[in-house]
Amino acid sequence: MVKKTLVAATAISLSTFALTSCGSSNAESGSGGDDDGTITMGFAQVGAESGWRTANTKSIQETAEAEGIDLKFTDAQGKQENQIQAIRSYIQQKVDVIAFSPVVETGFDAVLQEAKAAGIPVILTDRAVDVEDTSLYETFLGSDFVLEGEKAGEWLVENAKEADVDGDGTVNVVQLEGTTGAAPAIDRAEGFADKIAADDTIEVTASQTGDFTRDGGKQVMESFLQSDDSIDVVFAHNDDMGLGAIEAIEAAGLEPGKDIQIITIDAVKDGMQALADGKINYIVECNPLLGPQLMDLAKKVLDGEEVPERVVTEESAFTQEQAKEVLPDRQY
Ligand code: GZL
Ligand code: ZN
Repeated sequence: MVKKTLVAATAISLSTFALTSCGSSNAESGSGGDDDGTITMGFAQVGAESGWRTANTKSIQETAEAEGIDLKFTDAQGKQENQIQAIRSYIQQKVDVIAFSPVVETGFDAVLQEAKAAGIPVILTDRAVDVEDTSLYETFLGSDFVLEGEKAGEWLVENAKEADVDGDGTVNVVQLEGTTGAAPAIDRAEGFADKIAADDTIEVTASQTGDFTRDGGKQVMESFLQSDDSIDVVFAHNDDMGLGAIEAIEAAGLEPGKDIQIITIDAVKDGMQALADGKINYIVECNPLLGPQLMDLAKKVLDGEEVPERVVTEESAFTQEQAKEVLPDRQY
């Protein structure tokens, strides 16, 4: 084990070191890859809470398959303790590299220290961790969630007049937050709030987590509708909660997209369909197809190549008209 770990560590420090030596034939190393230098990656996924997550998982699994990477994959069902347990098991299995999307920002320092002590590099994908010591991971590949919230807020400021659906002079916004403590939930709320501050007629009057799920979005929207009959806009941190809100709005006899405007983030197929159908008014894209960049970064890290500490994914945003145009070509 020490030999393999030492070899792996040496490989990372000597950029020209051949990958094959990472796949030492040391029988005990188990899944350290076989002699042809196959990379073994341990991936600890958040869960399967949304259409975005499903597309993200598919991209990672399909790319690993295509690139001949031996992928060990776990679904934490949204529980941090399951993610930590999965990472510990990858350390024990002596995988070559660990990657994960932290379900929440805090509480991973200890297990990341253990991976570092074991000489196993860690790559963050999708969501960030809030750690002092950024040497605990090699790179963070994912979206700029603050920018996503800002794009949503900017659109609302630009369209505030139409968004004041009940014409009472204020744009009354209710917010469906993502998972409490998750980087996308924290950052999207921050970016949105920063931008709507430019127009003091826009006000977030209620905000609650729907945990990034359809059912969560539907239940919270039902409670918002029961307690407030002057809602103009829903800002949902992902499409799935927005789709749940649509169900609640229609059940209340109102027309989503017209009686209450809806802004969401992700741009998965079901969200884009609702946008094209006029039930959602604007969607900010959050690209889940991180598989190719992740596997490329893993190879670079194991080859001892320099990788940037932060790799931001390219993303767009869509109006109803744009959704109609791009829907046929959407990959997820
Ligand atoms: C964002 C990702 C979020 C999506 C949700 O990168 O972490 O988690 O926006 C998903 O759909 O559940
Ligand atoms: Zn109003």
